[in-house]
Amino acid sequence: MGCLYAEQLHSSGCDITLVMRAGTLQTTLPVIVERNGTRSEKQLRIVTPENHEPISRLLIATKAYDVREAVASIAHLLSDDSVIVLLVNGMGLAEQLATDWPHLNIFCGTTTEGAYRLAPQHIQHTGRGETRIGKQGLTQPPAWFAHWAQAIDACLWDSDIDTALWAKLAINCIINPLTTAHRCTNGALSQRQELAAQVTTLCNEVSQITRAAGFADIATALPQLVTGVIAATANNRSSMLQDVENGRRTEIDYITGFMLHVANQHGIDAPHNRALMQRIKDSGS
Ligand code: KPL
Repeated sequence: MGCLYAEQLHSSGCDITLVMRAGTLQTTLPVIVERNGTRSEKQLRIVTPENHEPISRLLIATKAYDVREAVASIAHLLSDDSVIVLLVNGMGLAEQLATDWPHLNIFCGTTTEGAYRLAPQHIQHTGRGETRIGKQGLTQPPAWFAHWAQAIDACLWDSDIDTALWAKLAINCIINPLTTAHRCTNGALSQRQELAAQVTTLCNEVSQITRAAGFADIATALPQLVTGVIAATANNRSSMLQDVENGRRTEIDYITGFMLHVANQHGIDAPHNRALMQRIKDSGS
């Protein structure tokens, strides 16, 4: 996702730099985006944590479990004036970052853009989606957001970003672990009767937690939301299933783990979510 936004922001004239891991020797790298049979290649400047160049605006689009280490590695390059946009799966990370680095100005985002990685810095853009960015309670977008709105198709400022983040979390909590446990496409969750029954059971549990967390509208709409996403992404393999198939760690701690943490805060038992999370972890993910 980072490559997708880097390519689009660069195309609209923004000065884009990729932050790479310490030890990266190159000073520029190509970012390649394939879409609709066309190929866009941008040569972008590289910085690493060893650089001493202040960062004014930072997009973080890593796996959820890499966020803290990534920020720690460049914390010396961030100041009170730095803007951070956190575009990652799951919830709770912005609060963790704000605890560790209280001076950081953190915005959150969520997207339905579709892309997968063909090689490092080389992606296939599979479907146009909507990107929402916000900071809870901030009704008007800050000046920098104008660049995003101009560069990225369907990029909206969301003054109630927590609701958008929660809706995505609740949907991921159902689709991602079930498709991973059963090694199936998203569409199989509605096509196979025994899986559709598990979707319903999980939806009931997640709805209860969602309501307790203060998102009553999402709680009510959750079954339709999940059905809609399953239909729209029927041929997809969820990101969690892809992680397992590619031998990567999953984001289950930040998706189901976060949902269970909130359930616990409200004294709600969530045995199906708990069992599913255990099953994913027992399989070594
Ligand atoms: O966000 C997704 C993911 O796979 O992480 C969904 C919406 C489930 C699409 O596959």
